Amino acid sequence: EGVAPQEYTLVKLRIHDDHIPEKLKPHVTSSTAGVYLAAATLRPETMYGQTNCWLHPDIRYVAFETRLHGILICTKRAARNMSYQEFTPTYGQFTILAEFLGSELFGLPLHGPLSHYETIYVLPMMTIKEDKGTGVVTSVPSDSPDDFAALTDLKNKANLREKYHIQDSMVLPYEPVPIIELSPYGRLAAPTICQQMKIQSQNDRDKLVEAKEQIYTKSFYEGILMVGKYANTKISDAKKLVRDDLIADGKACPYYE
Ligand code: A2H
Repeated sequence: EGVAPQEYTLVKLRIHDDHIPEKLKPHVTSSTAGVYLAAATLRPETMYGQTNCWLHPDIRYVAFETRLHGILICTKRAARNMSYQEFTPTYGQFTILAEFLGSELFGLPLHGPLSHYETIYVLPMMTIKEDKGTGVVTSVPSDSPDDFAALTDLKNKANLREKYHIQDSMVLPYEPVPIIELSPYGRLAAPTICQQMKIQSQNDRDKLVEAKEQIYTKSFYEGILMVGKYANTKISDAKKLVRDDLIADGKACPYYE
């Protein structure tokens, strides 16, 4: 824990209404404002490039009712934090409607706000930490080396897909989307640096830390968003503009820890 709180943007990935998990169905009524996986991100301006959502197979997630954001799914730790940030009807309290292992949610179809892809799926990532953010990560393989490495693992390893009952159609058609120009890497910075550094999989931890360091700060200061309402805007400006629009549209909210 640092001294200053970390501010995340919590992006609401809506589970398609016809795929609400059985355990939650008794709690969903006509007045429920949707059921969402709550992904914590530092890069709201990259949401155009979402290709999937990551959960850890063995982490426990809870579903709880919020005042303004429907039913959210995240780690219990994050739900507790949210209860102190006015997400729930009673300060400091949250009512667990259902619990899931990440593996129980794999293959669910979602709508990711702003995503180039109409439907994205819940897939496994082994490097998700329980004690950071919400334990739910939205995947942007064009600009996150971790996401690119994990998606490449799933594409290359049929046995990994089989182990978690992931259909080929949930993974193979999904390509990184060119959304940010970052010289000298081009418009697919994460795939480019992963290739340059010969990163083989999501388990190449040291190399991935270095890849992240090389492009993260550089993207903030030198990257140009190429798509959407703020096309041709520097990332340092676009970040807040896209974030504020997502929040104004009810598709995201601030989350601190
Ligand atoms: B970022 P920090 Cl395009 N375990 O979002 C592992 N990683 C997690 C996580 C968890 N529990 N919770 C969040 N994250 C990821 C986008 C993105 C991110 C891009 C580029 C870089 C990047 C799309 N994924 O992060 O340690 C989330 O991925 C590079 C640091 O709390 C979140 O932002 O600072 C970031 O790590 C939060 O990391």
